[in-house]
Amino acid sequence: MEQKKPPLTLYLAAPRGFCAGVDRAIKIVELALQKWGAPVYVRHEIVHNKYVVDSLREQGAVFVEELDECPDDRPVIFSAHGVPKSVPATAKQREMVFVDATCPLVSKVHMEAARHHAEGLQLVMIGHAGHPEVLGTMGQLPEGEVILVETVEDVACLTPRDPERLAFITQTTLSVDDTAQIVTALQARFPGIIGPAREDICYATTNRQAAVKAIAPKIDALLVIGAQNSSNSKRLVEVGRASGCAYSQLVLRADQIDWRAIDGVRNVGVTAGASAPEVLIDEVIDAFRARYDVTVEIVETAQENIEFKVPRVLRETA
Ligand code: 0CJ
Ligand code: F3S
Repeated sequence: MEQKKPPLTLYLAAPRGFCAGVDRAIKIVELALQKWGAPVYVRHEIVHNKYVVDSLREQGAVFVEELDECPDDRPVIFSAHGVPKSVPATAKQREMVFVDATCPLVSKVHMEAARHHAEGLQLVMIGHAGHPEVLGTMGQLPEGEVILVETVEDVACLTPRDPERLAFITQTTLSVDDTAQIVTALQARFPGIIGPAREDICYATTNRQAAVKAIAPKIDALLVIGAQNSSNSKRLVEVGRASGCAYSQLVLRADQIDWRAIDGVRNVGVTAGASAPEVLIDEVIDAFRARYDVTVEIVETAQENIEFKVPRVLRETA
């Protein structure tokens, strides 16, 4: 006789998973493949998810890290995270066909940076060193014009050209709470610093973090579906931990779940970073159903209906 499965409630955060920028970026690669055929080159992972990248690779996308790995005569797509100004400039010089899949909310930050620079301000960017979005945004301006700060401690060490002529911008996928502290430190040290109303963290990042905070009191363990190189996904793990969830873990997909670690737990939260497809969430739910008598509860803290158009060159194909 089959053994009775133990009961377990899965609290699904909503919103979770794909945001409008990711949706658009993936669509751009698919439409480019339709329009120009394979191979289509993609500079950097289009979004930080192995499952997404592998399935586009199967359709004929070739992922590279730098433009010099692409031939002149094939189209190239720039990832959702954005690129330094030098990248499209080089592509133009080489007369390549290129499509920029930078999320419009990242492009907005690029424009903000350019506007402040044109007004003679030096910029402070709050972000994570080495992340492609940070490289892309800092690469909008000449060297030395954007100073990176990662922590409150970094603010104390800043030596700007003119402390009275400063503006700040942020990476779009940061922790809302950690960033607020850095902004407060910046404003305390440089009272005249100009910035966006709050920060440049996008709606998707903000909403996913708020949803984790809402489920945190109900759960003993949190699983965040996402990749190790996904900034917004890693922030969700931290938010889970900061909201009192002792076990808060990033998993790429179901086969990475450490079942022993959650043995005995009866209330598990599940969310997904902005680059994780819903099929991976379904896979995780199925894995739980195989072991437990599962009740699924959706905890919805916001509704999202934002959609971004694909670039004009691909609209007819769409
Ligand atoms: O940088 C972005 C515009 C976010 C893209 C979607 O998420 P992901 O995981 O590819 O990138 P992050 O590492 O920036 O979160
Ligand atoms: Fe854009 Fe935010 Fe998604 S910046 S790609 S909407 S995580």
